Amino acid sequence: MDDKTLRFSSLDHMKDVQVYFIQVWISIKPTISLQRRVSRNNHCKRYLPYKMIAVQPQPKKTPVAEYLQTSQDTPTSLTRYLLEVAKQNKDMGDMVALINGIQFACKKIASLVGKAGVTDLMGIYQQGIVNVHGEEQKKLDVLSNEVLKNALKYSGKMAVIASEEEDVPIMVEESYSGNYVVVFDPLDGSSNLDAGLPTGTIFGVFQQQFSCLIHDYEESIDNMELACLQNTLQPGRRLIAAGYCIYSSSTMLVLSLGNGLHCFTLDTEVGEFVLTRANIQIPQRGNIYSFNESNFYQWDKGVQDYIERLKKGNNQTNCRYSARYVGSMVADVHRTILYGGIFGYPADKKNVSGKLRLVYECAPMAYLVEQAGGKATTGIENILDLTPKDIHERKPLILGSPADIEEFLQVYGMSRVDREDMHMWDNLSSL
Ligand code: FDP
Repeated sequence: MDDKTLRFSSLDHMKDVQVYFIQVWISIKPTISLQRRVSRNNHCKRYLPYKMIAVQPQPKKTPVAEYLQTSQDTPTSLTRYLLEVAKQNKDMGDMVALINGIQFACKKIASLVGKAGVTDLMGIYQQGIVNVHGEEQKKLDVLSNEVLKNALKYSGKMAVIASEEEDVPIMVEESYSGNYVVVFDPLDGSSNLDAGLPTGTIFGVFQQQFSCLIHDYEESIDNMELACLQNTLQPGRRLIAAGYCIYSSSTMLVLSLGNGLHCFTLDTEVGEFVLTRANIQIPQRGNIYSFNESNFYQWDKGVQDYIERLKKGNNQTNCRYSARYVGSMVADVHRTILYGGIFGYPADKKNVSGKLRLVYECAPMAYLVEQAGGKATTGIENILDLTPKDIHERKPLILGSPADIEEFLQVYGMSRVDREDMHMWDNLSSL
């Protein structure tokens, strides 16, 4: 090999090396910029440990059905979405009629809430009169309950209805009856109403388990009919649909029929809900916690430890979290689903079983959060596995991004083990 050949071949080699480095740079660049983005999003100066920012393999994109695409020019209305669902699933026709009833009720409640200040609908319904929870009902609590009850009843698909505002479940008379059981809180967060803050409607739908045929002319109910009321005490795992409607700067109906979570925003100019977010996925981890911290000294040690870690940045992310708490569950859960993080109303010394109601608050929200890839727990059990004993039963609720809930369970679980150990030592030493 002469000198010339040698020079040429080493030049060729240099070219190969250059191409190799360019290829490596192209393949690692997205990872580096993603790392920068993650750390900026967390408002945290320090870099997260590598484990936390490992690039997730991107799921293969499956083609999105045309009616699930959000488009300004040809928006998909909720009505069209429901028709498409009914077209593709022949057994969903009744469900579609039911959800149509709910969407009408939400529009009506949104209009009542929006005008409350100028139509004298703010304030207490009847001074001194309290509901089954010992709380004074607002005028709008009572009105929203009537609106939703009627919309459901006249859908012709209902067997039993259970509401936060009713002492006992309501059986629907034969002439309007169907196979579905709906549980709902017509106006959650209503203590925020007079200040014009966000409120919402929460609902969950079950299939009836025990048949209910209530004759229109019957005044009293027998044992069989009482058994039919048991339909409302099904575990959240059996929900076949759920949703919430948030009344805020805009009105949004966030819905799942068991096929992912979709958000429809009310276009007030045309009076229709239109699809604005399809297949919502909660972030794997967030940087916001949403708890009523005034209860801090009433909480279990495990909850206190966990919140302290978030505030000090002494947690798995090494970053301090931000606090956000509206005090209106629908608003706090909606933000948690979109931005990630953790929302909770744990048990405390005053609310020994928690404050939120299992049947029409915790279970439907847990179902929706799971549909978005999140988790919901009492701290010990998955919310959806709990079988209610009473329609107004309360439970502790912690929900949110999967990585945040996992960390909560670890910290909370450690403190429970410590307490059990202490309890065992106390018992041993008293022997
Ligand atoms: P509200 O009493 O205003 O109806 O379940 C009811 C609820 O609000 C939730 O919406 C909210 O998350 C929670 O209570 C707020 O409770 P605290 O005021 O105790 O924080």
